Amino acid sequence: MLIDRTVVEVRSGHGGNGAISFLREKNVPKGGPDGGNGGNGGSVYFIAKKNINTLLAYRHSRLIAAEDGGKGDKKMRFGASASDVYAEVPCGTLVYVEGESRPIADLKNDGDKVCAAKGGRGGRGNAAFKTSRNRVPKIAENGESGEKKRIVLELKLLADAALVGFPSVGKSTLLNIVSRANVPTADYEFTTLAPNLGVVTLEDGINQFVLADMPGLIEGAHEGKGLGIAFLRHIERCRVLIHVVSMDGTRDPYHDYEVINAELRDYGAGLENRPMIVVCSKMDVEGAEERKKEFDKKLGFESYGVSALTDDGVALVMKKAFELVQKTPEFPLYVPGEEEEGGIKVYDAHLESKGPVYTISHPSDHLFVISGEEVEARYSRMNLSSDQGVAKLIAYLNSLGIDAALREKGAKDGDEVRLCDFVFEYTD
Ligand SMILES: Nc1nc2c(ncn2[C@@H]2O[C@H](COP(=O)(O)OP(=O)(O)OP(=O)(O)O)[C@@H](O)[C@H]2O)c(=O)[nH]1
Ligand SMILES: [Mg+2]
Repeated sequence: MLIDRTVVEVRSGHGGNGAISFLREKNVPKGGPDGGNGGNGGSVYFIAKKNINTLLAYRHSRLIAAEDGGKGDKKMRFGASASDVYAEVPCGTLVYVEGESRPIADLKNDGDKVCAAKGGRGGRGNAAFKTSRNRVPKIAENGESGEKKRIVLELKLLADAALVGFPSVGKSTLLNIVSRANVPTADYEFTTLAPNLGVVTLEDGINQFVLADMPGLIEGAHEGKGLGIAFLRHIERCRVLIHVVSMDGTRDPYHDYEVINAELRDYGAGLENRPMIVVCSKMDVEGAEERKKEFDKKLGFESYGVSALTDDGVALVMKKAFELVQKTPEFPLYVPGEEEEGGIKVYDAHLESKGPVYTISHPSDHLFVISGEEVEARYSRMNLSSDQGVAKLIAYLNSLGIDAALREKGAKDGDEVRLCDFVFEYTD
């Protein structure tokens, strides 16, 4: 069975707590603070791998968790950062947060990855909070919490072209003869229950494309009739559709043709606008030629005729399909960064006239300086001789999003950050 959609829970690790400790040595009566930082919690990533074909691995393992970061310790010992977890998925997997309609990633190519749950940052130990006014800080930060999310993984097959049509028109038979696929075929409807893929090699022995054989569609499929149309999501990426219509005389070909086109349209993803090759199958059956002539007349152009029995016309259709695949651009399902415009900017005359709350400058390697009228005014009002005072300052800086701003400016682990005479270490 092809597992093409699954829900998993991801959990990243908590950051380790920073330590509060003071150096105690025989000959050093009043040693300074030496509590180390906690380590970062591990993150959970999904990564596309070309040697994986299904989401089967996630059918039973429903939880993907990364470990917590280690605690900081005395003597400046830093807690260990936990390893990130990379969960492997097939190329062509879309990753969604459950309940959201927009994917967070489209992992198309081998090695594409996305962070689904970010590990919590380790807390700073008390050694990081020494100031000229408070040389013995008795506070440390706790590590940030990890994230917990439910993630929907959806596999959209990466086929270049797809065979669509009513049941029993010979789609699977066609796939079998043009590729090494060995898909069951039979003279009853809905033989194929899930899409199959085959690699088609043209007569030149060089050019190839991937062809998908889809389950049959019937009238009302978009309302759930037959096998429904949910499986059509697999062909959203296809550049070309090969629409197979049977000329065996058991059905009205033109009516079938219109019904399938309507179902493609009702699917709602623009499939009706895909370049399409119309193929009349079973041309070996008596009366097929006449039926095709009639059909082409209604169509207004000449369709391709094939017979899987005699092999007639098959190579030509594959060549045409390849040419169309070549000249049709890809249909991206999700363009990163192309977010919808949204949100309303709130203007605040008070804030705007005063300039930014803070700015960050980077005067030398490993040094960042926070300045600004407002942040400096707040700082000067704080009593930093007590631990509560320092804790208040840290909470204030956190509320300004200083850490993220520093990261953006290129701050690295261990860099020094100054605000007036308050100095602390940046941690990633
Ligand atoms: N005479 C003749 N019979 C064919 C030809 N192609 C397929 N058939 C027969 O038609 C029947 C249906 O073929 P399938 O390939 O299973 O049809 P399908 O379109 O994949 O059907 P579903 O999977 O149910 O949608 C089988 O009995 C095939 O042997 C052909 O070119 N000529
Ligand atoms: Mg089939």
